[in-house]
Amino acid sequence: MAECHPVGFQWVMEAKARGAKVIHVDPRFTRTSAVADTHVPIRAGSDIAFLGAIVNHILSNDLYFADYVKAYTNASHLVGEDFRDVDDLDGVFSGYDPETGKYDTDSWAYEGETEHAATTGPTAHADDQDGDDQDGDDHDGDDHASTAHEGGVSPGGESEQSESSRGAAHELGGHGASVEHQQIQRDETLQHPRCVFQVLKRHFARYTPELVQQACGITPEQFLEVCEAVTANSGRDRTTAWVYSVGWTHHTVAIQYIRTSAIIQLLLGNTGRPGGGIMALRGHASIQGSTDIPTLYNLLPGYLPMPMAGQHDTLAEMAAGIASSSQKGYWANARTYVVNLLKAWWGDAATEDNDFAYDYLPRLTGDHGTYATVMDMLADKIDGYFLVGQNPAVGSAHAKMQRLGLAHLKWLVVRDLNLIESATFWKDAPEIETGELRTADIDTEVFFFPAASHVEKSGSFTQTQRMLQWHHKAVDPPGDCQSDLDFFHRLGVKIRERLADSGDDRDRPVLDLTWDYPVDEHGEVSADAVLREINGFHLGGEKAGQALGSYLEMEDDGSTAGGCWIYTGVYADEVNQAARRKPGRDQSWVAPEWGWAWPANRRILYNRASADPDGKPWSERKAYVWWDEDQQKWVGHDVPDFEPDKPPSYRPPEGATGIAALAGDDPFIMQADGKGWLYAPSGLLDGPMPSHYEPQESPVANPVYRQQSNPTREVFPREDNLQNPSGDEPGAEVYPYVFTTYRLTEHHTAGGMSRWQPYLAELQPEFFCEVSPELARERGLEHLGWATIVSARTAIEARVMVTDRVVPLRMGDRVVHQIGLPYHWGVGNEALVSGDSANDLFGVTLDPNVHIQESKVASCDIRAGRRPRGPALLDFVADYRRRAGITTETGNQRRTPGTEGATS
Ligand SMILES: Nc1nc2c(c(=O)[nH]1)N[C@H]1C(S)=C(S)[C@@H](COP(=O)(O)OP(=O)(O)OC[C@H]3O[C@@H](n4cnc5c(=O)[nH]c(N)nc54)[C@H](O)[C@@H]3O)O[C@H]1N2
Ligand SMILES: Nc1nc2c(c(=O)[nH]1)N[C@H]1C(S)=C(S)[C@@H](COP(=O)(O)OP(=O)(O)OC[C@H]3O[C@@H](n4cnc5c(=O)[nH]c(N)nc54)[C@H](O)[C@@H]3O)O[C@H]1N2
Ligand SMILES: [Mo]
Repeated sequence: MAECHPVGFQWVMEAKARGAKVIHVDPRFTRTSAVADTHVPIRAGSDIAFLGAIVNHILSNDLYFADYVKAYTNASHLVGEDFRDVDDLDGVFSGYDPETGKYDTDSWAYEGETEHAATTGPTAHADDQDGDDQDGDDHDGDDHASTAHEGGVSPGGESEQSESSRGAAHELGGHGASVEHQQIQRDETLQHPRCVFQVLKRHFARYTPELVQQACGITPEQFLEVCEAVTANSGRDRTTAWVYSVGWTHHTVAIQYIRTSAIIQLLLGNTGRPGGGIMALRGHASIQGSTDIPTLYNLLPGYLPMPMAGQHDTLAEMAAGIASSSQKGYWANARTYVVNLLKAWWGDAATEDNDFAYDYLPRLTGDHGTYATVMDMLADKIDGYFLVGQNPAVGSAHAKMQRLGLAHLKWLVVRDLNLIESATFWKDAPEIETGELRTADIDTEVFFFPAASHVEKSGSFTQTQRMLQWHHKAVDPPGDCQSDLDFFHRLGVKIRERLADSGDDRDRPVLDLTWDYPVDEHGEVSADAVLREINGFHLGGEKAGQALGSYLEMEDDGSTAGGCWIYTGVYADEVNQAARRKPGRDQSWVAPEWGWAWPANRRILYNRASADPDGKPWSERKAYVWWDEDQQKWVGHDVPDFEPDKPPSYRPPEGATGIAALAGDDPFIMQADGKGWLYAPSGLLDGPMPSHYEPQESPVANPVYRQQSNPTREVFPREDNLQNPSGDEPGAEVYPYVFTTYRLTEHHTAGGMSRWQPYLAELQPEFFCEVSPELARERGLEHLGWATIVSARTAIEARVMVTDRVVPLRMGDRVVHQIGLPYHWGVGNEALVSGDSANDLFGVTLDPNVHIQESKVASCDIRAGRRPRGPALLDFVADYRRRAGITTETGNQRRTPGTEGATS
């Protein structure tokens, strides 16, 4: 966090100055560890074992916050009789199909339930006057998901889809999936053997301090020190926060990492309370914004799912796919949000009679994430591609596959600040040197457009806390540089001019767009006007022309328009609320007048949980929102995340649905049962509880189950995506080391913004690898000398940095060495500094829920000296593969051979 989020890290340091204890869990000692109270070195890819053991510690020592757990979580809910845990089935849960590598999740449901998620999508969301709660907090810090570069949350779910689209459509994000909540059977004593509490206890029983040593390389003493700190700093008076980013998300079990920490936070009562929660640190400056108003292929603004061809042919079908009329909360109004979006895009052309131009929306036909797309490029299914602020030739896992894919395109548009490697691959990619690509044979026509940077344009950033902050243009962009807004606006104008005389139906969506933004004297669109359209306005009635104050003012009859319902309110009273900069000293400590946070300017989600079931703060010290008996409403420091006048004593009448079905002590209003989920009866594709599986490539055999890695991970057995053998497989010893990737403060991601800057390039001029003195001795590596690092895909070279910042990990009877690789360099001729890309070492293997790639951990060999050049590099890598006996089958069997029910 100190390296990558230095501005936010200030507050960690402020907290530390006031007595907070800071613990850093990371494979490497970094600038964060340097100022933390404790650094816990961990084997990359083993955090579920570590976090799971904390769960076990809490449960077996009765350290949970009992009042919170009983009232606010699903601990008492009974799980159905058909459920079987991984311990019973040799490493998989019930419902696993070894043929398809997928779960039928019916048996995970609560007693007397049938899973509902597959057909109903997002679930209950309740709230009243004050706006809604679209939880965007629980998703990953910032994932390089194949759905886009930054993963996101999305409601919606479809049943019976093709294999590749299934994960895509199943993303439920922070909402949890639907269940028929009213008939849930409970055991308030938490004693029933099938109540969630007992199921959880049994599941995590084998996650002991000894297992932590074996799986993570952490001593029992250090592990217990962490357990004691976390539990001592939780309860009525104190809270603990977990902070993560891509060290947790770039894994084939990424979602389950976050789930494990959510379980800890629920058991300790650390959710919905000040100083608690799970903080997902996001990546690029407005990447939260890019999931809210998504660059993700499967989402529309405000987490509305993209319609699927054949399943959502009408607006009614699409709306029904998001929410059923019998379910709880504000998602029941999904149709309204879609209608407002359609009105914002197609204005007068969107009418009641034509389903508000619903047919103009594109439809999905499958997985169109970046990894699926690059494989389609290689299959010559894609002609053209836009790269707008993205450098996949360096930044994406298996960067070589990306470059080879780009070479199959007919045309490529790159809009960037600099001539990045993704724009120049046709002349300087490493494959030119090896002979795999020949410039003369590449037909791709590349159009490069220089982009304006953030200081050269106005606009909003939505940051990690869902807060929109406005930035004003400081200087004009130089030369031909142009903002993306200006580019796309002008492109739209030009295309519409070209099509103006067209009578073709397929051109109507473009011609009917509202493309009438006010422009300045240079013809440039005002970003402010776009924000106002996103906020929405009244089209008819007395208020015609006025900005909407909250999404509750949205109508579903076409009399209002709004581009992203969760952002409604950011332009309330015709004021750009995101531009507010009232100093902290002039307002309360929650600082509601600094920027604007969605939804409804609420700063902490689920904050009803900051009060006890009776509506009183758990303690004075941690008071946040509470029920005011005299005023008969919820009051406090923040906008309450609850119906403002629903008393704590409220109990839903028989048969209630929607918001009315939420009891006065159901704080988790996004969940179908109003409770925090210790156990997920539906909504996830890889298990109702987290289990430790090894990474796709690991020299270590899974110490917990015979099943080696996530049995539902997405594998791509292709000649151009070969995998190292792992665990007990023959050949695993050829790639005996673990490597992990990370960032340096001095560089940004794939380097487009830093390797062209003289100051930054000079500070970190060369690609390097961090190794321990012990590994250096074992492999004859010399500090500042060269090393070659090899995987089944390729070999790269790096300068050696011998440092005790990476320590060999003692795991039972073996020692595991880890190698650290910053991933900022790439091969090309344009940047001030270049070097091999760490991403060339990776293959493509994805998590099943959100298609995120495993780019934080894999296995490799390392040896002293530079790598071979030219075609000799290919022979060198092939020789390793031969020694390891690698075929396309290697590492790509979802069910580990030798386990019960495995197929070959
Ligand atoms: N200066 C700078 N700031 C940045 C960026 C940048 O490139 N440069 N990038 C921005 C972006 S896009 C993002 S997404 C964020 C990312 O922010 P971070 O996630 O903080 O960045 P990383 O350095 O990639 O990864 C964090 C740490 O995860 C550790 N790690 C790797 N594998 C594991 C594991 O299995 N378990 C655990 N516990 N730790 C592991 C690494 O050693 C590393 O120290 O930063 C943003 N901020
Ligand atoms: N091995 C490994 N791989 C990773 C990661 C990792 O931790 N390990 N992290 C992943 C993550 S989290 C991320 S976010 C990706 C990042 O990977 P990419 O997004 O592919 O790489 P960036 O270098 O961030 O590319 C952003 C580009 O946008 C340009 N740019 C900046 N501002 C503007 C603008 O206003 N307009 C336009 N048009 N362009 C602009 C910059 O010059 C830069 O070239 O890498 C991912 N890859
Ligand atoms: Mo990121």
